[in-house]
Amino acid sequence: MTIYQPFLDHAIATLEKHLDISAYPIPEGFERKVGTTGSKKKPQEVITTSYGSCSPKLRQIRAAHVDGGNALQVLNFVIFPQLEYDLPFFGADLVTLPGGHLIALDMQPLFHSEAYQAKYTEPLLETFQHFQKDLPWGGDFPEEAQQFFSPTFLWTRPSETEVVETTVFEAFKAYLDQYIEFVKAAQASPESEHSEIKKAHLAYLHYRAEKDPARGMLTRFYGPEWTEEYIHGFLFDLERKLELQTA
Ligand code: DBV
Repeated sequence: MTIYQPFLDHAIATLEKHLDISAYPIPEGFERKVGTTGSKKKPQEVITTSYGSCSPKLRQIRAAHVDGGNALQVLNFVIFPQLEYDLPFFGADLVTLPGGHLIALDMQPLFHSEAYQAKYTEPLLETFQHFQKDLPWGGDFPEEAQQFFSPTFLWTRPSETEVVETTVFEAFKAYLDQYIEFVKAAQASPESEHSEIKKAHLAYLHYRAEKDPARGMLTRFYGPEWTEEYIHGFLFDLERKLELQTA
């Protein structure tokens, strides 16, 4: 069992319980990928597995789960809503490296207006404040990334694995529960807002695909071709999907 498997299992089970979930295709060669890292003397297998699903209001629910032994564990879990809805992204980047844990958890906003915050930030504020007490701000954070986060962004670097297994897991569950509430309540936005929503999705995707902090790591394990295709063809695939629609 890996540190983040319970997070993924919980997320899938909870989404299936509350939403009308169906499969999302994972391109061939990306469901499971095995590579090796470490030294010649002490090789370490690194297995990356992918999960994908969708629902009528959620375009893509996807996870990349990296298992490279005790010192390398990652769960990157993101939900991309359909473009007709103003729903935020659910974004979790849960990373364990030899130096410690790095946790990013947020409902990443499409817009920063007061009305948007009232709708999608305020309901989560109390939960955020509750967890922030035990999960203090993680420090150094890329400035250009700030625009993609909400005031309820949990960004923390716990030194104890137990904190990840308890408090971080509780926070993850609470954020997901609130997200599901948002999804249930969501109504399609008026047609006139769709182009702004699409623009916000593309800006977010460009940023994430371009700045993917895992690119270096994945390239080392699996090579540049596999990695670029994984990033653009699965992890952040909206542009490809839009191209298909207009082709
Ligand atoms: N991050 C991803 C994907 C990953 C992944 C798809 C498949 O977007 C893993 C794996 N994130 C990952 C790894 C590291 C980070 C770090 C392996 C460590 C990189 C390293 O130290 O070598 C949030 N993740 C980070 C960092 C940030 C984020 C700010 C620190 C690195 C940095 O300073 O750039 N990821 C970043 C972000 C979100 C996110 C903006 C939104 C929730 O998911």
